[in-house]
Amino acid sequence: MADYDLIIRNARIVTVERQTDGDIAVKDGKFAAVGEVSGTAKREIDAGGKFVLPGGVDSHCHIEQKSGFGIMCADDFYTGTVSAAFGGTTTVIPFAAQHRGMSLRQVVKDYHEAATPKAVIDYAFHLIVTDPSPQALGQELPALIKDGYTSFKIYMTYDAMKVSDYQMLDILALARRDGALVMVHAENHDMINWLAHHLVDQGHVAPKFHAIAHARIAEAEATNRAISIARLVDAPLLLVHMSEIEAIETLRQAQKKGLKIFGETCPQYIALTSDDMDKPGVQGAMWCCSPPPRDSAAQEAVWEALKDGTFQTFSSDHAPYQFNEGGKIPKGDKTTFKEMANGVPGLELRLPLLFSEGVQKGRITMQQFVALTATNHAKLYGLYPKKGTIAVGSDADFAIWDADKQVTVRWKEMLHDNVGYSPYEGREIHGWPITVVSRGRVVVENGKLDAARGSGQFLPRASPDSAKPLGNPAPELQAMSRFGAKPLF
Ligand code: DUC
Ligand code: ZN
Ligand code: ZN
Repeated sequence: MADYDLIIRNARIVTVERQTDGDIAVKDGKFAAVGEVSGTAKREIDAGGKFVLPGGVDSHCHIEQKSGFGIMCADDFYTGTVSAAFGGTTTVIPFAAQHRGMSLRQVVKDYHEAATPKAVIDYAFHLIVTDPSPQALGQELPALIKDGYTSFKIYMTYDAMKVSDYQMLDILALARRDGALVMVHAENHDMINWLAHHLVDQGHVAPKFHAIAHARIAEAEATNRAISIARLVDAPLLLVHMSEIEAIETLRQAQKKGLKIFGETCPQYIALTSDDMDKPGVQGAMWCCSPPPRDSAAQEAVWEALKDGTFQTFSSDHAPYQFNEGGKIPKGDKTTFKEMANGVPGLELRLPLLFSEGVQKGRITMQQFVALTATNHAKLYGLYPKKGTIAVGSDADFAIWDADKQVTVRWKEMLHDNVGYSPYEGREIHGWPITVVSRGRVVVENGKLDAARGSGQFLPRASPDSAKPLGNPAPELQAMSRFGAKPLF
């Protein structure tokens, strides 16, 4: 009888703590030994000195989700998770998205029904809260947090999604009390709408005007406001998909003050610019996401924040829409930038792009790569140490990386999402995950998938440390009881 199910020999194992040369043994889906491994296994793989990294955790991706405009994502839980696996990601945290009037309980049930028969890797859900009704705040959210949905995203823009500052306070106060982390899409709604109205009025409707309407100051202002709102009630907050110099600096300064404000960025903000949207007709819609990619100075600021730890996570914000009337361009070539579906695919290329542009070009270290793509996501969202590391007792989720492999992005030949194009078509990528293992199962090897539909497991999440308040609400809140008012918390 073999001692283990799987042994990886001659691995260069990287975690956030260290880099070591050795072996890895897996039993019953978990790491059973890391370092010197003696004994036998049902299967051995010689990594030949290649890097073995924790499987990626993608804590921001949209799968089988209907957008605020009512447009369905191109990827379902099968194509989305297959695509993630091929890119070295072994855990995804997509969204169970409430639209106004919906019961959050029902929303969560619907997303489980969609994911259970299809996902090939493990998954959890964040909630998107658009309708913080008395029922949602009083009953559903507290109960759902207890059931393992310990993070929610809220929007400060989009007519169909946005919550008011008042509603943000309600949601943040609840999250603080019950131990959930709030993620925020921070853009000033009225600035965007005002600019868009005038652009459209003058006939400037091409995709490139999306980047004008979503002005940098709209992100900077909303970032500052979101942080102030969180400060009032002493609630931690995570700013998603950050793209912009002033907003990043505001985040950095908040962290320097000791506030529990976290930040995320995405591949499109290191690899694309607004010029990519400047294409004939409506073609530029293929590069359109919100916030929009900016310019090379903003890219540099994003790199700096990845390097100095201002950003904790590098997520895909995979928001997949085909380039047709059911997706990106609902009105065909008559679609204005206001009507385009917002978002770009990125589940599969997230890790390779950061490896190639970051590690290979000497901008970040291997340790930072692991933190930004896996460990920090697991820590922030209550999945650590089950996910996000290589350690005895953790789920055996990892990828063997060929750091020398050169790949030219060709959607048709190599990507597994259902989008039909890649915004990174033709890019040279240096370094690729060649073997991917999820809970001890070799799910990707030699360019082939070996994972059954529905073999991914749902991950209920504990309340994370990231959601614990500092215990320092605004002085006026603290003073309430002195004036005879009932303390709010
Ligand atoms: N926000 C996201 O998080 N994803 C896609 C589009 C958007 O506005
Ligand atoms: Zn968003
Ligand atoms: Zn998103």
